[in-house]
Amino acid sequence: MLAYIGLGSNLEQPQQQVRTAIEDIRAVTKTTLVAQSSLYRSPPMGPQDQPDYINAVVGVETDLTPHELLDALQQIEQKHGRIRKRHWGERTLDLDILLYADKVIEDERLTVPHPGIAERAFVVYPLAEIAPDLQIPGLDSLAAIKAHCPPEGLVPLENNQS
Ligand code: ROI
Repeated sequence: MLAYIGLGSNLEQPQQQVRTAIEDIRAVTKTTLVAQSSLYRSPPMGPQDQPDYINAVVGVETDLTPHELLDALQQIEQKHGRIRKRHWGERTLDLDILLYADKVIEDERLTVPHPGIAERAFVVYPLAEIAPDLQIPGLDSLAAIKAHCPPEGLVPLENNQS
C-alpha cells in the first residue's frame, strides 16, 4: 500500500530531527521509502511565540496495516524524545499518516486522510511536490486544494544541507 507521511519539527535542531526521522522511516520493517519532498521552513500554525518549523512529506510503500504503521511512527517519535509542550505548541518531532492508499479511517487512534491536510500549506506543498496528481479520498484533487491554499510563508530550504 502507498502511504504518505508528514514530518514536522521545531525544537532541538529541527532539520536534523527531520533528516534522521526520514532515515528511521527508511528502516521500518515491511516498508520502502519511495518518495521524499524537499525540506521546507514554515511559520508556526497555532501559537506564534514558538520557532518556525521544518516540514517535509515522504511516500512509502508498505505491507504494514495503518495501525502497525502508526505504531512504527510513534516509536520513532519516542526515540526522538518527542517533547510536546502544549496543544498546538512546539515539538521535537511529529509524524502524521496523511494518507493510506485510498482508505478512509476514523477511530480513536487514527483519522485518515489527516483532517488538517487542506488547510496546511506545510503539508499541501511538499505533498504536491512528490504526488502532484493525487486525489484525496473524500476531498478534492490535491491540485485543486493547492490552488486554494496560500503558501503562508512556506519556503523550501535552498540547500538541503543547511
Ligand atoms: N505549524 C507548522 N508550520 N508546521 C507543523 O508541522 C506544525 N505542527 C503542528 C502545529 C502546532 C499545528 N503547527 C505547525 O502540530
